Amino acid sequence: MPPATVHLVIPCYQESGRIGPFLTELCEVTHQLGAVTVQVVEDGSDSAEAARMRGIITPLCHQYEHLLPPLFLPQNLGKGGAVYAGWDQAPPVDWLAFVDADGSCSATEVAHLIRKARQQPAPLTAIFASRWDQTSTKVQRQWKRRLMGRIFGTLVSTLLHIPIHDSQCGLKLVPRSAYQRIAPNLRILGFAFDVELLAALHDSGCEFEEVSIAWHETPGGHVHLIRDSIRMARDVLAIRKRRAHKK
Ligand SMILES: Nc1nc2c(ncn2[C@@H]2O[C@H](COP(=O)(O)OP(=O)(O)O)[C@@H](O)[C@H]2O)c(=O)[nH]1
Ligand SMILES: [Mg+2]
Repeated sequence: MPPATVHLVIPCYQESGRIGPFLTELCEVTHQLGAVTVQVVEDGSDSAEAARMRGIITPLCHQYEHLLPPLFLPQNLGKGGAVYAGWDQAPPVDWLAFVDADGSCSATEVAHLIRKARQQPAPLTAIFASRWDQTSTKVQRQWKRRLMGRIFGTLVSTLLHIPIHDSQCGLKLVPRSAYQRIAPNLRILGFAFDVELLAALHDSGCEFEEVSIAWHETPGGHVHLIRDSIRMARDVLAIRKRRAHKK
């Protein structure tokens, strides 16, 4: 049987300084795997940044056929908006996936999760990479981010009654059929989009599996610990409210 097909999106905002080596490695690893398409979605950075991204991606597109031309969004939508824009234009694959641009999660881990997805019997289960194994030396994060991640994970699982430890890890794979069922109801385009995605998948009957991965935090992240955590907590409350209305 041919392997299940995967479309992997890399959401990018002001990432030209970080993405080069990771994208090259990712192209190589996914080329070896086969049946994977990769696409960068540039999330409405300025025109100078768009030109820098073109300069990095165009030569790689010549080298790797499965690296699709990047998608340039006319305005900044937020991480979720960039991921969904890529997924909505994906070829008719079995799996939709995204990975953060900074290489905190290595290309090897991406390959590991794609292989895992391909081994699944039906019905397919969404795969959420996770840094929850706090004792693991495989997970290198600043203590502040580790702590905020813990608090946020507890908030999500308590308020939404969904047993998850790390809803925010930057690598996820979702069966395309499950995404298509829930896509019209997804509203959150910022950093909490994964929480809404998780809740919608769960409510639609698509199970998820949290898979522990290695994570090496890359400097230069754009997430503002306090400001974005407050916004994300507000989004979680909004998700909870909307769910309560539906039930
Ligand atoms: N900050 C930010 N990141 C975005 C946006 N759209 C897409 N992203 C991507 O979201 C991913 C995670 O961001 P990152 O800065 O690594 O987060 P951090 O490491 O948690 O601080 C990266 O691939 C970003 O390029 C956006 O509007 N703002
Ligand atoms: Mg990061």
